[in-house]
Amino acid sequence: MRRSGLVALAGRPNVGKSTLVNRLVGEHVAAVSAKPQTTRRRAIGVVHRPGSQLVMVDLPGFQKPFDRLTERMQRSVNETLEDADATLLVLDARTPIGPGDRYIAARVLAGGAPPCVVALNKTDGLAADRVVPALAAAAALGAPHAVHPISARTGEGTDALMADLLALLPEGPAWFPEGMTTDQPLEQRIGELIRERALELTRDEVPHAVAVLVESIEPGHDRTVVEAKLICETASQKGILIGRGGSMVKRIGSEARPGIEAAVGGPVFLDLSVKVRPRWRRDAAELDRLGV
Ligand SMILES: Nc1nc2c(ncn2[C@@H]2O[C@H](COP(=O)(O)OP(=O)(O)OP(=O)(O)O)[C@@H](O)[C@H]2O)c(=O)[nH]1
Ligand SMILES: [Mg+2]
Repeated sequence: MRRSGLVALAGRPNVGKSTLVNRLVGEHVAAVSAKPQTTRRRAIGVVHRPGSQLVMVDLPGFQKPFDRLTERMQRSVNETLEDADATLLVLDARTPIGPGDRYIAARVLAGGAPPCVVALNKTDGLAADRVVPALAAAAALGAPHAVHPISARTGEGTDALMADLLALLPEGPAWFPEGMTTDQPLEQRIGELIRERALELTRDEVPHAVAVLVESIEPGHDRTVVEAKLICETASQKGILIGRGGSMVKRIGSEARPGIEAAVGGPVFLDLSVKVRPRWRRDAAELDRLGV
């Protein structure tokens, strides 16, 4: 019997949703960083297993919208939750369950909602006397189909989680061809790889003010030339992103390049520059341009 279906990820920002998608897909398809609000738009990660195909929809963390950007992020979450065959609620075992988790749980565990599996993430290195009460608290959030202690970082517990999710999928044909792991066009994957490095290497307000625009991808005879811009909102952010003598933008580029070369399938020359677009997060036309 063939099974296929859509599993939507829900959870507070920073609990490890995108890390889990990458782990289950077995490839880097979603940006991950230590900063909350890393994921800005819905992206698909396809998990191929013998006889079944699980389409994971990585979503921005659930939050109260506070500007146009977060409003759009939240809208994509709501739309996806309505279409899913199952939801995967991700919790962080290292922080107590809070109002944010309860708010999301009320939504995904409501009567009539698709079945919900809970993943209690980041259990790596945690003593059992911290994991056990966290599991009980997770189960008490509602009536989830199952609760799994896992580590998206090490992969511990993810096979059992996967088996549970696959069993919830309806019978049906594969949606994506074998070998296809994401629906994101190459520009978007490259943009996310660059943004991920920029988020990890900067702090304070800079990570939230950064967007990436991939302007061109030109295949050459010995390497592909990628032209991209780091977009920020103020001149001082621009200074930080460029760094002393261009050191920061150079570092972002060189750390992003291996991932870009893997996505492109060959050597890449990355032409990366920094540009100011004041208030892009509040500007609908700018968000359209950036594909958010
Ligand atoms: N120790 C540990 N850290 C993890 C684990 N999973 C994720 N992390 C870390 O948690 C941070 C957030 O991970 P993300 O995958 O970006 O989290 P997210 O839920 O997608 O966050 P948003 O996109 O902002 O909503 C990163 O620094 C990850 O390396 C885990 O199993 N164990
Ligand atoms: Mg994410």
